Amino acid sequence: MHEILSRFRLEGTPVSAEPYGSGHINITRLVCTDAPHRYILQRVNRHIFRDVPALMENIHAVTRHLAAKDPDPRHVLTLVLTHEGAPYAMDAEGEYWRVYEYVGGGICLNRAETTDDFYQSAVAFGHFQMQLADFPARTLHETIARFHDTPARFEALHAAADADVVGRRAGVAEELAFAYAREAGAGELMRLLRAGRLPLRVTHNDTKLNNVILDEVTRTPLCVIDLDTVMPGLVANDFGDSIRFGASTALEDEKDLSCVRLSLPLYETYVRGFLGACGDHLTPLERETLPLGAKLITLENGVRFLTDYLDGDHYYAVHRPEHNLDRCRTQFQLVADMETHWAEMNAAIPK
Ligand code: ADP
Ligand code: GN1
Ligand code: MG
Repeated sequence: MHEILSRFRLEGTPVSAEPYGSGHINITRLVCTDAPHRYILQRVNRHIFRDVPALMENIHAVTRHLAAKDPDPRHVLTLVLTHEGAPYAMDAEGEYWRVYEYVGGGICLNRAETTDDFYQSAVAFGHFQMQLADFPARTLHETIARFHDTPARFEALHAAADADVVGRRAGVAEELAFAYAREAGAGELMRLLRAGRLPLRVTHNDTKLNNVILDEVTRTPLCVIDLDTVMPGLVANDFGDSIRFGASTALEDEKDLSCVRLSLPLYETYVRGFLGACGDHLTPLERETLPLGAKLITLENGVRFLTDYLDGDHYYAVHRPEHNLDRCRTQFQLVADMETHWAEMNAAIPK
Protein backbone atom coordinates (compact mmCIF):
# COMPACT_ATOMS: atom_id res chain seq x y z
CA MET A 1 0.00 0.00 0.00
CA HIS A 2 2.83 2.38 0.92
CA GLU A 3 4.55 1.76 -2.38
CA ILE A 4 1.53 2.80 -4.41
CA LEU A 5 0.89 5.79 -2.13
CA SER A 6 4.48 6.97 -2.63
CA ARG A 7 3.63 7.60 -6.29
CA PHE A 8 1.18 10.39 -5.41
CA ARG A 9 1.81 13.98 -4.29
CA LEU A 10 0.68 13.51 -0.67
CA GLU A 11 1.14 15.87 2.24
CA GLY A 12 2.79 13.98 5.10
CA THR A 13 3.65 10.30 5.47
CA PRO A 14 0.87 7.72 5.42
CA VAL A 15 0.39 6.01 8.78
CA SER A 16 -2.70 3.87 8.00
CA ALA A 17 -4.90 2.77 5.09
CA GLU A 18 -8.03 1.07 6.42
CA PRO A 19 -10.95 -0.32 4.33
CA TYR A 20 -13.66 2.32 4.07
CA GLY A 21 -17.27 2.78 2.92
CA SER A 22 -19.78 0.29 1.56
CA GLY A 23 -19.39 0.43 -2.23
CA HIS A 24 -19.90 -2.75 -4.26
CA ILE A 25 -17.34 -2.11 -7.01
CA ASN A 26 -14.02 -0.53 -6.11
CA ILE A 27 -11.68 -1.19 -3.20
CA THR A 28 -11.68 1.92 -1.04
CA ARG A 29 -9.30 2.82 1.80
CA LEU A 30 -9.08 5.81 4.07
CA VAL A 31 -5.47 6.95 4.29
CA CYS A 32 -4.33 8.88 7.36
CA THR A 33 -1.01 10.65 7.35
CA ASP A 34 1.11 12.28 10.04
CA ALA A 35 0.54 15.71 8.40
CA PRO A 36 -2.34 15.22 9.51
CA HIS A 37 -4.08 15.01 6.18
CA ARG A 38 -6.50 12.34 4.99
CA TYR A 39 -7.06 10.81 1.57
CA ILE A 40 -9.27 8.26 -0.13
CA LEU A 41 -7.24 5.62 -1.98
CA GLN A 42 -9.16 3.48 -4.49
CA ARG A 43 -8.27 0.54 -6.64
CA VAL A 44 -10.51 0.87 -9.64
CA ASN A 45 -12.19 -2.38 -10.65
CA ARG A 46 -10.59 -3.00 -14.05
CA HIS A 47 -12.69 -6.10 -14.74
CA ILE A 48 -15.76 -3.90 -14.73
CA PHE A 49 -14.22 -0.74 -16.16
CA ARG A 50 -12.34 -2.05 -19.19
CA ASP A 51 -10.58 1.22 -20.04
CA VAL A 52 -9.49 2.82 -16.78
CA PRO A 53 -7.33 5.56 -18.41
CA ALA A 54 -10.43 6.69 -20.37
CA LEU A 55 -12.53 6.58 -17.20
CA MET A 56 -9.96 8.68 -15.35
CA GLU A 57 -9.91 11.15 -18.23
CA ASN A 58 -13.68 11.55 -17.76
CA ILE A 59 -13.35 12.09 -14.01
CA HIS A 60 -10.48 14.53 -14.42
CA ALA A 61 -12.46 16.60 -16.93
CA VAL A 62 -15.74 16.48 -15.00
CA THR A 63 -14.17 17.41 -11.66
CA ARG A 64 -12.35 20.35 -13.26
CA HIS A 65 -15.63 21.52 -14.81
CA LEU A 66 -17.38 21.29 -11.43
CA ALA A 67 -14.51 22.98 -9.57
CA ALA A 68 -14.61 25.91 -12.00
CA LYS A 69 -18.27 26.45 -11.01
CA ASP A 70 -17.79 26.07 -7.27
CA PRO A 71 -14.36 26.75 -5.80
CA ASP A 72 -15.14 25.26 -2.35
CA PRO A 73 -12.86 22.16 -2.19
CA ARG A 74 -15.42 20.24 -0.11
CA HIS A 75 -18.00 20.65 -2.88
CA VAL A 76 -16.22 18.64 -5.53
CA LEU A 77 -14.04 15.54 -5.59
CA THR A 78 -10.39 16.55 -5.90
CA LEU A 79 -8.00 14.13 -7.54
CA VAL A 80 -4.48 14.00 -6.14
CA LEU A 81 -2.04 13.62 -9.02
CA THR A 82 1.05 11.44 -9.21
CA HIS A 83 4.53 13.02 -9.19
CA GLU A 84 4.39 12.86 -13.00
CA GLY A 85 1.07 14.73 -13.02
CA ALA A 86 -1.15 11.73 -13.92
CA PRO A 87 -4.60 11.22 -12.30
CA TYR A 88 -3.86 7.54 -11.52
CA ALA A 89 -0.98 5.09 -11.08
CA MET A 90 -0.63 1.49 -12.23
CA ASP A 91 1.06 -1.13 -10.03
CA ALA A 92 3.17 -4.15 -11.01
CA GLU A 93 0.04 -6.35 -11.28
CA GLY A 94 -1.57 -3.96 -13.74
CA GLU A 95 -4.08 -2.62 -11.17
CA TYR A 96 -5.07 1.05 -11.34
CA TRP A 97 -5.06 3.26 -8.25
CA ARG A 98 -6.28 6.79 -7.67
CA VAL A 99 -6.28 9.15 -4.72
CA TYR A 100 -8.85 11.78 -3.76
CA GLU A 101 -8.69 14.42 -1.10
CA TYR A 102 -10.81 13.13 1.79
CA VAL A 103 -13.95 15.24 2.21
CA GLY A 104 -13.92 15.68 5.97
CA GLY A 105 -16.86 16.40 8.24
CA GLY A 106 -19.24 14.54 5.97
CA ILE A 107 -21.38 11.41 6.04
CA CYS A 108 -22.58 8.93 3.41
CA LEU A 109 -25.84 7.22 4.34
CA ASN A 110 -27.14 3.81 3.32
CA ARG A 111 -30.54 4.90 4.54
CA ALA A 112 -31.93 8.41 5.07
CA GLU A 113 -32.17 9.06 8.80
CA THR A 114 -34.67 11.86 8.23
CA THR A 115 -36.85 12.90 5.32
CA ASP A 116 -34.72 16.01 5.02
CA ASP A 117 -31.57 13.91 4.43
CA PHE A 118 -33.26 12.46 1.39
CA TYR A 119 -34.50 15.87 0.27
CA GLN A 120 -30.93 17.16 0.46
CA SER A 121 -29.62 14.28 -1.65
CA ALA A 122 -32.26 15.14 -4.28
CA VAL A 123 -31.04 18.73 -4.30
CA ALA A 124 -27.45 17.47 -4.67
CA PHE A 125 -28.20 15.27 -7.69
CA GLY A 126 -30.50 17.86 -9.30
CA HIS A 127 -27.80 20.50 -8.87
CA PHE A 128 -25.19 18.10 -10.26
CA GLN A 129 -27.37 17.64 -13.35
CA MET A 130 -27.56 21.42 -13.80
CA GLN A 131 -23.84 21.94 -13.27
CA LEU A 132 -23.08 19.48 -16.05
CA ALA A 133 -25.73 20.82 -18.44
CA ASP A 134 -23.04 22.73 -20.37
CA PHE A 135 -20.42 19.99 -20.25
CA PRO A 136 -19.51 18.79 -23.78
CA ALA A 137 -21.13 15.35 -23.60
CA ARG A 138 -19.46 14.06 -26.75
CA THR A 139 -16.03 14.32 -25.13
CA LEU A 140 -16.98 11.73 -22.48
CA HIS A 141 -16.00 8.09 -22.89
CA GLU A 142 -18.65 5.44 -22.34
CA THR A 143 -17.06 3.71 -19.32
CA ILE A 144 -19.43 0.72 -19.38
CA ALA A 145 -21.13 0.03 -22.68
CA ARG A 146 -24.96 -0.11 -22.59
CA PHE A 147 -24.88 0.50 -18.85
CA HIS A 148 -28.58 1.36 -18.48
CA ASP A 149 -29.85 -0.44 -21.57
CA THR A 150 -32.47 -2.51 -19.73
CA PRO A 151 -33.25 -4.88 -22.65
CA ALA A 152 -29.51 -5.67 -22.90
CA ARG A 153 -29.56 -6.50 -19.16
CA PHE A 154 -32.40 -8.94 -19.87
CA GLU A 155 -30.34 -10.56 -22.63
CA ALA A 156 -27.55 -11.09 -20.10
CA LEU A 157 -30.05 -12.64 -17.69
CA HIS A 158 -31.29 -15.07 -20.33
CA ALA A 159 -27.71 -16.04 -21.14
CA ALA A 160 -26.85 -16.59 -17.47
CA ALA A 161 -29.99 -18.66 -16.88
CA ASP A 162 -29.29 -20.78 -19.98
CA ALA A 163 -25.67 -21.36 -19.01
CA ASP A 164 -26.50 -21.99 -15.34
CA VAL A 165 -22.78 -22.32 -14.61
CA VAL A 166 -23.12 -22.78 -10.86
CA GLY A 167 -26.38 -24.73 -10.84
CA ARG A 168 -28.48 -22.04 -9.16
CA ARG A 169 -31.21 -21.75 -11.79
CA ALA A 170 -33.60 -24.26 -10.24
CA GLY A 171 -33.67 -22.22 -7.03
CA VAL A 172 -34.69 -18.96 -8.70
CA ALA A 173 -37.66 -19.99 -10.85
CA GLU A 174 -39.93 -17.48 -9.13
CA GLU A 175 -37.52 -14.59 -9.60
CA LEU A 176 -36.96 -15.46 -13.26
CA ALA A 177 -40.72 -15.61 -13.83
CA PHE A 178 -41.13 -12.20 -12.18
CA ALA A 179 -38.48 -10.67 -14.43
CA TYR A 180 -39.60 -12.28 -17.67
CA ALA A 181 -43.21 -11.20 -17.07
CA ARG A 182 -41.98 -7.60 -17.24
CA GLU A 183 -39.51 -7.94 -20.08
CA ALA A 184 -41.82 -6.68 -22.82
CA GLY A 185 -42.19 -3.25 -21.19
CA ALA A 186 -38.57 -2.92 -20.10
CA GLY A 187 -37.38 -1.18 -23.26
CA GLU A 188 -39.76 1.78 -23.14
CA LEU A 189 -37.21 4.44 -22.13
CA MET A 190 -34.64 3.15 -24.62
CA ARG A 191 -37.33 3.25 -27.31
CA LEU A 192 -38.15 6.90 -26.50
CA LEU A 193 -34.45 7.73 -26.56
CA ARG A 194 -33.90 6.07 -29.93
CA ALA A 195 -36.99 7.77 -31.34
CA GLY A 196 -35.43 11.12 -30.40
CA ARG A 197 -38.19 11.90 -27.92
CA LEU A 198 -35.96 11.93 -24.83
CA PRO A 199 -32.68 13.87 -24.82
CA LEU A 200 -29.32 12.38 -23.96
CA ARG A 201 -27.76 14.39 -21.12
CA VAL A 202 -24.62 14.13 -19.01
CA THR A 203 -25.83 11.99 -16.14
CA HIS A 204 -24.28 10.34 -13.08
CA ASN A 205 -25.83 6.90 -13.61
CA ASP A 206 -25.26 5.63 -10.06
CA THR A 207 -27.25 8.04 -7.89
CA LYS A 208 -27.47 6.03 -4.70
CA LEU A 209 -27.84 7.96 -1.49
CA ASN A 210 -24.40 6.77 -0.39
CA ASN A 211 -22.88 8.48 -3.41
CA VAL A 212 -23.60 11.89 -1.89
CA ILE A 213 -21.62 13.31 1.02
CA LEU A 214 -23.76 15.37 3.41
CA ASP A 215 -22.29 17.78 5.94
CA GLU A 216 -22.47 15.88 9.24
CA VAL A 217 -23.56 18.99 11.15
CA THR A 218 -25.88 20.89 8.80
CA ARG A 219 -26.92 17.74 6.85
CA THR A 220 -26.80 19.77 3.63
CA PRO A 221 -25.02 18.47 0.51
CA LEU A 222 -21.26 18.72 0.30
CA CYS A 223 -20.34 16.68 -2.70
CA VAL A 224 -21.53 14.10 -5.24
CA ILE A 225 -19.05 11.21 -5.45
CA ASP A 226 -18.50 7.97 -7.39
CA LEU A 227 -18.10 9.54 -10.81
CA ASP A 228 -17.02 6.32 -12.57
CA THR A 229 -20.24 6.13 -14.55
CA VAL A 230 -20.70 9.79 -15.48
CA MET A 231 -21.66 9.42 -19.14
CA PRO A 232 -24.35 10.56 -21.53
CA GLY A 233 -27.63 9.07 -20.27
CA LEU A 234 -31.25 9.65 -19.31
CA VAL A 235 -32.37 11.90 -16.46
CA ALA A 236 -35.10 9.36 -15.65
CA ASN A 237 -32.42 6.83 -14.74
CA ASP A 238 -30.67 9.22 -12.36
CA PHE A 239 -33.97 10.09 -10.72
CA GLY A 240 -34.98 6.44 -10.68
CA ASP A 241 -31.83 5.05 -9.11
CA SER A 242 -32.13 7.49 -6.22
CA ILE A 243 -35.71 6.36 -5.62
CA ARG A 244 -34.88 2.67 -5.84
CA PHE A 245 -32.18 2.95 -3.20
CA GLY A 246 -33.27 5.81 -0.99
CA ALA A 247 -37.08 5.74 -1.05
CA SER A 248 -37.17 2.09 -0.07
CA THR A 249 -38.25 1.40 3.49
CA ALA A 250 -35.45 -1.17 3.79
CA LEU A 251 -31.82 -1.67 2.89
CA GLU A 252 -30.92 -3.02 -0.54
CA ASP A 253 -30.01 -6.42 0.93
CA GLU A 254 -32.79 -6.80 3.51
CA LYS A 255 -33.77 -10.46 3.97
CA ASP A 256 -37.21 -9.81 5.44
CA LEU A 257 -39.22 -8.81 2.39
CA SER A 258 -42.23 -7.86 4.48
CA CYS A 259 -40.43 -4.63 5.40
CA VAL A 260 -39.55 -3.68 1.81
CA ARG A 261 -41.85 -1.06 0.35
CA LEU A 262 -41.71 2.18 -1.58
CA SER A 263 -42.12 5.07 0.85
CA LEU A 264 -44.44 7.49 -0.92
CA PRO A 265 -43.54 10.35 1.44
CA LEU A 266 -39.85 9.84 0.62
CA TYR A 267 -40.67 9.55 -3.09
CA GLU A 268 -42.63 12.81 -3.02
CA THR A 269 -39.85 14.48 -1.08
CA TYR A 270 -37.30 13.46 -3.70
CA VAL A 271 -39.54 14.73 -6.51
CA ARG A 272 -39.70 18.10 -4.76
CA GLY A 273 -35.96 18.35 -4.17
CA PHE A 274 -34.93 17.09 -7.59
CA LEU A 275 -37.39 19.13 -9.63
CA GLY A 276 -36.70 22.16 -7.45
CA ALA A 277 -33.03 21.92 -8.41
CA CYS A 278 -33.32 21.00 -12.10
CA GLY A 279 -37.00 20.95 -13.07
CA ASP A 280 -36.98 23.91 -15.49
CA HIS A 281 -34.18 22.29 -17.40
CA LEU A 282 -36.24 19.16 -18.17
CA THR A 283 -38.63 18.64 -21.08
CA PRO A 284 -42.29 17.76 -20.33
CA LEU A 285 -41.69 14.17 -21.44
CA GLU A 286 -38.59 13.89 -19.25
CA ARG A 287 -40.69 14.93 -16.25
CA GLU A 288 -43.48 12.58 -17.22
CA THR A 289 -41.14 9.59 -17.51
CA LEU A 290 -39.51 10.01 -14.08
CA PRO A 291 -41.77 7.39 -12.41
CA LEU A 292 -41.04 4.97 -15.25
CA GLY A 293 -37.34 5.61 -14.64
CA ALA A 294 -37.81 4.57 -11.02
CA LYS A 295 -39.62 1.37 -11.93
CA LEU A 296 -37.34 0.33 -14.76
CA ILE A 297 -34.08 1.03 -12.97
CA THR A 298 -35.32 -1.00 -9.99
CA LEU A 299 -36.26 -3.85 -12.31
CA GLU A 300 -32.89 -3.49 -14.06
CA ASN A 301 -30.98 -3.70 -10.78
CA GLY A 302 -32.97 -6.79 -9.77
CA VAL A 303 -32.12 -8.37 -13.12
CA ARG A 304 -28.44 -7.49 -12.71
CA PHE A 305 -28.26 -8.94 -9.18
CA LEU A 306 -30.02 -12.10 -10.36
CA THR A 307 -27.66 -12.40 -13.34
CA ASP A 308 -24.63 -12.10 -11.08
CA TYR A 309 -26.11 -14.69 -8.71
CA LEU A 310 -26.55 -17.11 -11.63
CA ASP A 311 -23.04 -16.30 -12.90
CA GLY A 312 -21.49 -17.17 -9.53
CA ASP A 313 -21.07 -13.68 -7.98
CA HIS A 314 -18.27 -12.16 -10.04
CA TYR A 315 -19.52 -8.59 -10.43
CA TYR A 316 -20.71 -7.23 -7.08
CA ALA A 317 -18.88 -7.62 -3.79
CA VAL A 318 -20.83 -10.20 -1.75
CA HIS A 319 -20.56 -10.92 1.96
CA ARG A 320 -22.69 -14.09 2.06
CA PRO A 321 -23.57 -16.77 -0.52
CA GLU A 322 -27.15 -15.57 -1.09
CA HIS A 323 -26.27 -11.88 -1.02
CA ASN A 324 -27.05 -11.15 -4.66
CA LEU A 325 -30.28 -13.15 -4.48
CA ASP A 326 -31.36 -11.20 -1.40
CA ARG A 327 -30.62 -7.97 -3.27
CA CYS A 328 -32.56 -9.18 -6.31
CA ARG A 329 -35.57 -10.01 -4.15
CA THR A 330 -35.71 -6.56 -2.53
CA GLN A 331 -35.60 -4.96 -5.97
CA PHE A 332 -38.44 -7.12 -7.30
CA GLN A 333 -40.46 -6.51 -4.16
CA LEU A 334 -40.02 -2.77 -4.71
CA VAL A 335 -41.06 -3.06 -8.36
CA ALA A 336 -44.24 -4.87 -7.27
CA ASP A 337 -44.95 -2.16 -4.70
CA MET A 338 -44.37 0.57 -7.30
CA GLU A 339 -46.88 -1.17 -9.56
CA THR A 340 -49.42 -1.05 -6.74
CA HIS A 341 -48.78 2.66 -6.21
CA TRP A 342 -48.35 3.57 -9.86
CA ALA A 343 -51.16 6.14 -9.90
CA GLU A 344 -49.79 7.97 -6.83
CA MET A 345 -46.26 7.94 -8.23
CA ASN A 346 -47.44 9.62 -11.42
CA ALA A 347 -49.75 12.04 -9.64
CA ALA A 348 -46.79 13.31 -7.57
CA ILE A 349 -45.09 14.75 -10.66
CA PRO A 350 -46.32 18.32 -11.22
CA LYS A 351 -47.63 18.84 -14.75
P1 ADP B 1 -17.85 2.38 -5.11
O1 ADP B 1 -17.86 2.60 -6.59
O2 ADP B 1 -17.21 1.10 -4.73
O3 ADP B 1 -19.22 2.58 -4.54
P2 ADP B 1 -17.21 5.06 -4.07
O4 ADP B 1 -16.39 5.97 -4.93
O5 ADP B 1 -18.65 5.32 -3.98
O6 ADP B 1 -16.90 3.53 -4.50
O7 ADP B 1 -16.56 5.11 -2.61
C1 ADP B 1 -16.99 4.23 -1.58
C2 ADP B 1 -17.25 5.02 -0.29
O8 ADP B 1 -16.05 5.72 0.11
C3 ADP B 1 -18.29 6.11 -0.41
O9 ADP B 1 -19.61 5.62 -0.23
C4 ADP B 1 -17.88 7.08 0.69
O10 ADP B 1 -18.32 6.63 1.95
C5 ADP B 1 -16.36 7.00 0.68
N1 ADP B 1 -15.70 8.06 -0.13
C6 ADP B 1 -15.36 8.00 -1.43
N2 ADP B 1 -14.73 9.12 -1.82
C7 ADP B 1 -14.65 9.93 -0.73
C8 ADP B 1 -14.08 11.23 -0.47
N3 ADP B 1 -13.43 11.91 -1.42
N4 ADP B 1 -14.19 11.73 0.78
C9 ADP B 1 -14.82 11.03 1.77
N5 ADP B 1 -15.36 9.80 1.60
C10 ADP B 1 -15.29 9.26 0.38
C1 GN1 C 1 -22.92 -0.47 -7.88
O1 GN1 C 1 -20.40 1.41 -7.16
P1 GN1 C 1 -21.66 1.34 -6.34
O2 GN1 C 1 -21.61 0.38 -5.22
O3 GN1 C 1 -22.05 2.76 -5.93
C2 GN1 C 1 -23.19 -0.43 -9.39
C3 GN1 C 1 -24.52 0.26 -9.66
C4 GN1 C 1 -25.63 -0.48 -8.95
C5 GN1 C 1 -25.29 -0.53 -7.45
C6 GN1 C 1 -26.30 -1.34 -6.69
C7 GN1 C 1 -20.44 0.49 -11.77
O4 GN1 C 1 -22.80 0.85 -7.40
O5 GN1 C 1 -24.79 0.27 -11.06
O6 GN1 C 1 -26.87 0.17 -9.14
O7 GN1 C 1 -23.98 -1.12 -7.22
N1 GN1 C 1 -22.11 0.26 -10.06
C8 GN1 C 1 -21.57 -0.27 -11.19
O8 GN1 C 1 -26.14 -1.07 -5.33
O9 GN1 C 1 -21.98 -1.30 -11.72
MG1 MG D 1 -20.44 4.25 -4.45
